[in-house]
Amino acid sequence: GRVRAPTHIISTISDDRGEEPCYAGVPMSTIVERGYGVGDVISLLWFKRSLPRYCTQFIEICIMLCADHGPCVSGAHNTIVTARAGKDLVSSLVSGLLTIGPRFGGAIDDAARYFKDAFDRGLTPYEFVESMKKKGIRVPGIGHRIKRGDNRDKRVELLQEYAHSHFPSVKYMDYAVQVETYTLSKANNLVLNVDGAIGSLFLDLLAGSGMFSKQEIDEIVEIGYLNGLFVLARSIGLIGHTFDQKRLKQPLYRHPWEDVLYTK
Ligand code: Q5B
Repeated sequence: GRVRAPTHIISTISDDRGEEPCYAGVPMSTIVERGYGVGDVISLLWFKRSLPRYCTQFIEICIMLCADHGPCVSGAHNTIVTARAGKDLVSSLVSGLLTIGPRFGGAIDDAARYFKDAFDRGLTPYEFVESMKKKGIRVPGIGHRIKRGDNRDKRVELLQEYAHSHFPSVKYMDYAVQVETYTLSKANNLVLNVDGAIGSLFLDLLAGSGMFSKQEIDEIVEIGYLNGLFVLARSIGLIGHTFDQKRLKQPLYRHPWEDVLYTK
């Protein structure tokens, strides 16, 4: 009989061989005819399933709220400096993206991991935060450079309001808020930040939607899908900053001597 030559790549999310491309088995024409949005496309290509509308809308809200946060954050700063050095769009974009990590924007996966572990093990916020302190690990999803207990992050409030009115359960978010209450009692800068809000709320989406098995949730959290939301969202802003600098014909950036402490 015929023997199939071994393949070098296995792919399960999309197929471009037929009359029209398919995302997770859904033809492009269906995506357009049914008025799917980017949240649906992310559901298909990342999670390999169609999610209910309240979930895809939540994904879209995350993307819109994280698209930009001004020119002063690490990512935008790098992108602006790179664009002003005369580099192209892709170089400017990736130089900004490369700053996304545990301190800036890329704490969503770890926030989800640590909040899930602590909640599932029944740790009180006190036990959780103090155990992190003993290990010398900052609580991912907690703390912000400019947001404070008396100057909350509007993005966090908007996400929480959406979840309260659309999610069947917000147990992980409630836990994150209890953690925040404890950390705020220690220092005013230790607010629940946008990474922590998305991380905890995505746990609620995964657990409450009925669309994922426990094993699938564990795998998603372990692999770390959620920083992808920030990377995707912030790319929109970083591309905007690149165009802005080019449009403004900004010259090569050089940091002023006065702002450097030269010391031996
Ligand atoms: N302390 C975010 O720190 C930041 C603590 C903590 C325990 C914590 C810090 C942190 C975890 C990572 C995280 C996402 C580096 C942030 C984002 C997107 C963004 C950005 C934007 C956007 C800020 C002062 C004292 C020290 C620290 C203690 C701080 N955080 N203790 N757990 N989590 N968070 N990142 O202001 O005793 O004096 O030594 O690492 O979730 O990135 O807009 O800017 O959209 O672009 O530099 O919103 O919180 O404070 O380092 O001077 O710390 O607080 O140990 O205590 P700061 P530091 P002590 S959202």
